[in-house]
Amino acid sequence: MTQLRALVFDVDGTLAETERDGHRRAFNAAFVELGLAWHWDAEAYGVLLEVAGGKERLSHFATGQGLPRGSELDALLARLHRAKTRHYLALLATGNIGLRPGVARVLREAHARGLRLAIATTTTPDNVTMLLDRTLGADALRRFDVIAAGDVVPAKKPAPDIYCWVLERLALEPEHCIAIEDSAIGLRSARAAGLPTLVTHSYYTQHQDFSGALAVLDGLGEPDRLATGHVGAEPWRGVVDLAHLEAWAGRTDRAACRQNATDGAH
Ligand code: XBP
Ligand code: MG
Repeated sequence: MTQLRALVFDVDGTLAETERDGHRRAFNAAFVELGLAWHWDAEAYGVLLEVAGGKERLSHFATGQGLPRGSELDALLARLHRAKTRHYLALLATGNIGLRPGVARVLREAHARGLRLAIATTTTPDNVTMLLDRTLGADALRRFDVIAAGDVVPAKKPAPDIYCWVLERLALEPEHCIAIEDSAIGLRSARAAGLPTLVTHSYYTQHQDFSGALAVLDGLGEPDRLATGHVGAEPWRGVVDLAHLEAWAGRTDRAACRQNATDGAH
């Protein structure tokens, strides 16, 4: 059996349900602050989430509203995203966005078992720091060997770049890791980098196509709130622990990162 050496966590939707009541509210607060008559309701935002990256999402929306591309729009979007991040950090600072069930337990168990921990996320690095600080405490960051966030790579999810960046810094082969993701975009990114991937779908992603996942569950579960879904094609219900993750590891194709590196594609 392949030895599991690291867990690589996505952030938004995976560590915490941050999108509907966090990022979306921050975007809307930024629109008001900059005097724009834009508003993203929960349903519209769910569609916009098909574009990974807040800056990219804003650009996609603005050009869809007919605003002409160019340096003026770029400047407006940069100001908007800075304002949005400030509002989002203020929301996180309240401590009102907690971790999803089972996340703190699995992190603790993995750390106790000597597994390495990493993060691979599209969101802005400061957002990761604030979320971890408010949910796990000031020393939480030190538990992670690698934190890959936002613009550290040119191509965002579903490109494999962010996971390749993590694997390079962990100096591990993908088959010795498991990625934990909530979305089809994140799954495609992790799989393209060759990582076996557990999907714990979230508020916006429960109906997405998770083909290629090693397991698709509604969370990591807790004894008083069992996770349900399927592992491979088998229905599964329970509490995901390290024994399960170690048993599921190793189900992966060869890494795409080396292939991309050869092609210089990332
Ligand atoms: C989800 C994203 C992020 C957030 C917004 O990231 O696509 O862009 O929606 O955050 P993850 P920013 O990979 O963790 O699921 O505005 O900072 O981009
Ligand atoms: Mg996510």
